[in-house]
Amino acid sequence: MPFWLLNQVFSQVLQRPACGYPTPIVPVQFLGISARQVTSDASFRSASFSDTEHPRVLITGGLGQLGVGLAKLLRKRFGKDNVILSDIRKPSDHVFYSGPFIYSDILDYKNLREIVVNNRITWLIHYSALLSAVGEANVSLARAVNITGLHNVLDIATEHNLRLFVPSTIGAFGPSSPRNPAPDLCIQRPRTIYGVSKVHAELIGEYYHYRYGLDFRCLRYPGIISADTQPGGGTTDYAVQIFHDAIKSGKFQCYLKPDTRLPMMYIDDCLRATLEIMEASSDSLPMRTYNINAMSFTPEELAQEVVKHLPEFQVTYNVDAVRQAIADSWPMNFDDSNARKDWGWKHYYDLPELVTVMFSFHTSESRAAHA
Ligand code: AKB
Repeated sequence: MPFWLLNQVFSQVLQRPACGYPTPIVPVQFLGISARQVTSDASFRSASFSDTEHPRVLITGGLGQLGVGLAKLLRKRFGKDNVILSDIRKPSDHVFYSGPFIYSDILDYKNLREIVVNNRITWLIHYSALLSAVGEANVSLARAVNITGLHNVLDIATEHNLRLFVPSTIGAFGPSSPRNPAPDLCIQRPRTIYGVSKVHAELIGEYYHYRYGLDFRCLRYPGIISADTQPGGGTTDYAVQIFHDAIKSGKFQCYLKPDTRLPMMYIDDCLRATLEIMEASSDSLPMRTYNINAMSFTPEELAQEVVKHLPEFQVTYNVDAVRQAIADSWPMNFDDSNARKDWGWKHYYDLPELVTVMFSFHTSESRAAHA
């Protein structure tokens, strides 16, 4: 990383981004063996655990929207102590006492390598990233976290023979991509730093797979809707916030136009897809980056479904130009037929089930708060 960029990163007043990456501490990777020093071997190298052993999992950016839920799912399957959540933020008591938690900064290469070595990690789930809207507000931080951080993770995963999952997104497409639906392989010219960094992740991950044998696996997530964790700094976040506001005040002000159609998924489907692709046999993955999809709706359609549960609910629109432009450049729908064919992906939640489950979570929470 050039010094001018280092200085820029340090001198910025950093805002708290979404996916568990608040503050870069030491953006340096230059020591240690890089993937460039690994013998060239395009043949697939299986991870260092046998089929009968449990993987030892590290989740980076673990305090973002998805990490805690994924840790819970993986701990159920592989045992509590085999799944380590990590972040540079302080966890809540609940997170801290529910299983192993460790400080890790993906921009600190040695710190990350030490964690992988000391804990005998075999799977790495790389959730640290700045999302689309917050990335546009702080491009150099997004570049450092989403690109430099990923390089650290790729090199460490390659050196230590890890199975590596990196999420991509609908944001990896742009205005010149087919929008309804976007297939796995098509033109990708995103117009956000988030999208550019995700296309880079897809390409370099696949390159490391073919060049060094890295077991790289990547899913392009749609907008993810979660009940008990909040996203931060995304464009699809309105579809999470609407439930909080509906229960609290019966009203919601939406920053996207009523007819903005985007692909979406309930968090349980997303986390299960992640576990499934991580467990899939290498032979069932002719591709290393797959679209996954569940539903596709507009704010207006979501509001109509909310009204079925809360007849007095009212939505108003106050369009945010930045997020609207981002949404308008993204696919309206995703073609995930390859994931369904190759490794048996299927979603369980469509729009009515999603709204029902979100309402039952939020109403029981608000009842408990008022008890
Ligand atoms: C965002 O809105 O930035 C994310 C995404 C679709 O990747 N939720």
